[in-house]
Formats: sequence, structure tokens, C-alpha cells
Amino acid sequence: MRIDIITIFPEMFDGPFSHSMIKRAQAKGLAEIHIHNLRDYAVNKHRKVDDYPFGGGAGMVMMIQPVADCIDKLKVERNYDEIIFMTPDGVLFDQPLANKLSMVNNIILMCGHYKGIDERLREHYFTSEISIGDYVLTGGELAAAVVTDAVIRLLPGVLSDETSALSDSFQDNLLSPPVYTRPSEYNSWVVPDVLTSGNEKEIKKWQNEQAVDRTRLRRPDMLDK
Ligand code: 6GU
Repeated sequence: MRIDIITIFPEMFDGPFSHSMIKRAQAKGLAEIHIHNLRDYAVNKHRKVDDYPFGGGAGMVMMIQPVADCIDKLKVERNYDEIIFMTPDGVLFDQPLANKLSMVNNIILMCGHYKGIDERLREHYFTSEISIGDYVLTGGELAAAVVTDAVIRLLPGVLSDETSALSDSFQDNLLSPPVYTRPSEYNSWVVPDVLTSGNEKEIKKWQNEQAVDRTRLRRPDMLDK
């Protein structure tokens, strides 16, 4: 799978993809992440990519041309399954959406900024729009990094069998049960007996009960789904 990210802050992506699973996914050739500096497609030598809004109002608006030129260039090179605008008024990102995106070949993530982006891009260029939650970030970059991480870790071969995404919280609409490791006693805090009993069947049953209890307590909304 290939993910192309368009941004005015390419340096913001130096960190998130250079470690752990996402680094390994790229090293193994399972995922390619390409960062594009929108200013390379700017309209003038001042590298301008935004302008004042028609009709007035606070804040700048991202212009059509740099974004269109960048996307057009990428589209000549390959077909894109999704061209996504990252914006707080997009569709809420969740596990089912991550699953869906992990099954396609090529995705563009465009990071929004300023007051917004020329509406004509939203009408004619993007196939969908994604928000990662009901709060406002300074730009779409961190959101694009979140989406990229959530999608790439689902690709076959990225996670090992033990850490398989199938047992994730949310994958079956349940939160994960609590986990413990050695020592079995610390400061008189003991690990639940069942986990050290060796009884596989009882352990599975306990874990499922814990997952249901935890979900009912913390995220009752998930049980309605
Ligand atoms: Cl995608 N962008 C911004 N700027 N803020 C957000 C967001 C995206 N998702 C949640 N908040």
C-alpha cells in the first residue's frame, strides 16, 4: 500500500513514521509513505499557498492551484482509490474506516490549514473527508499521521501473530481486558488467580467477562452497536 501526504509542514512527519511498526512496515516493503511539500507547487516565488477569503472574514484560505497541481501530478503517476481531505468537519475516523482503508492500494491524505480550503477543491478533488475527533487541531498533519498509523498496522505482515490486530479493542466492539505480567505479586497486589491457573477455557471466559464489564462501564455506547 502507498500513502501520499500533502502538507505545508513536511517536517512534522519526520518522527511518527521512523519508529516501531510503521518503520518496519516500510522497511519490509509492505507500505510506502511519501510526503509532499505543498509549497513546491506554490503559485509564485514567495511560495504562497493561501489567500484572503472572498466576502471577508478572519483567516486565510488554501488556494486551489497548488493543491490541484500536486494531486494532478500524483494522479498521472498512478490511480488513487481515495483522495482524502483531513478536516475537523469530516467523517469521524473509527476502526471500521481504518479497516476499509487498509484494503486499498493508493491513498492521498491532504492536510488542511488556516481557516479552510477553497470549497471547489472539496467539491471536485476529494473523494472523502476525515476528522479524527471532536476537537480542533492546528492542522491536519497529526490527524494524517494518526490515520496512516491506524491503517498501516492492519496490513498483513506488519504485526506478528501475537499482536494481531484481530484482538484489538474496537475490532469486535469491545474494549480489551486487563493484562498483567511478572511478578505475580507486587506490594501485595496480586494477579487474578485465574490467569495463573493454566486453565485456558477459564482464562478465555474471564477475559471475555472483563472485556464486557469494562466496555459497559467505560463505553456503553459501543455495546449499542
Ligand atoms: Cl483532520 N484537522 C484538524 N485541523 N483538526 C482536527 C482534525 C483534523 N480532526 C480532528 N480535529
